[in-house]
Amino acid sequence: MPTVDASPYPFTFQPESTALLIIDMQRDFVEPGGFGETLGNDVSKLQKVIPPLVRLLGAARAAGLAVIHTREGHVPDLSDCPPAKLNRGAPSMRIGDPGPKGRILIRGEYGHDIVDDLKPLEDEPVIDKPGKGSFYATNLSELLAAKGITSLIVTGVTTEVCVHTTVREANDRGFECLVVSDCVGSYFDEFQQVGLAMVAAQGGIFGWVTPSDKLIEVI
Ligand code: TIU
Repeated sequence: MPTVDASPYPFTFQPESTALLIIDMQRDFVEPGGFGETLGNDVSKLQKVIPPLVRLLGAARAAGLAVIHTREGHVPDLSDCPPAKLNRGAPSMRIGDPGPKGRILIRGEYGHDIVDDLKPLEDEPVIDKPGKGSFYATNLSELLAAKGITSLIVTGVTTEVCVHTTVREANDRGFECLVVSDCVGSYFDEFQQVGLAMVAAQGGIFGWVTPSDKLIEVI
């Protein structure tokens, strides 16, 4: 079984029961004119995730690992967007408003889709989720069970929001999660650092952390 040097100790996984999970690498988060920017963020911070994630995705596909993508967003009538989310704060545009890349965070819009460099292949599932976590109101749990997946290699954005929410819940559901440090990104440097530290602290309270070059060596 492949073993990768990781924090807090080496992570061993069985390729047949491991999936690469790519969380929310959508234009809405990583490009100007989308949801991330409406919240006041510098979206260029997330773009450095793309080159290492492209390399990791290539290695995972070549090795035949399962690959699963997620997208955060809502149906056009917003019936799956709770008022608590819709009305939160004072963004420059709200979810559902027309933006330069289509309606903000709405399924089917150009801005909601995954960036070209990480475009899913036909046979790679894309999980549409209304929340930050990947399990809430989705069929991810059933999909992982059907594929016999017990370990997750977790990537995407943002580290302390959708990645953390997903890893915490996956951990509670019994999955072993390896978070790839340069393939997850935050709008905030300090959250990136602390978000990763939180995963591996206390003997791996939520999982393991390793950089992509070490992981690619063993895939
Ligand atoms: N705002 C922020 O950091 N993240 C999100 O709203 N969603 C995800 O992390 N995907």
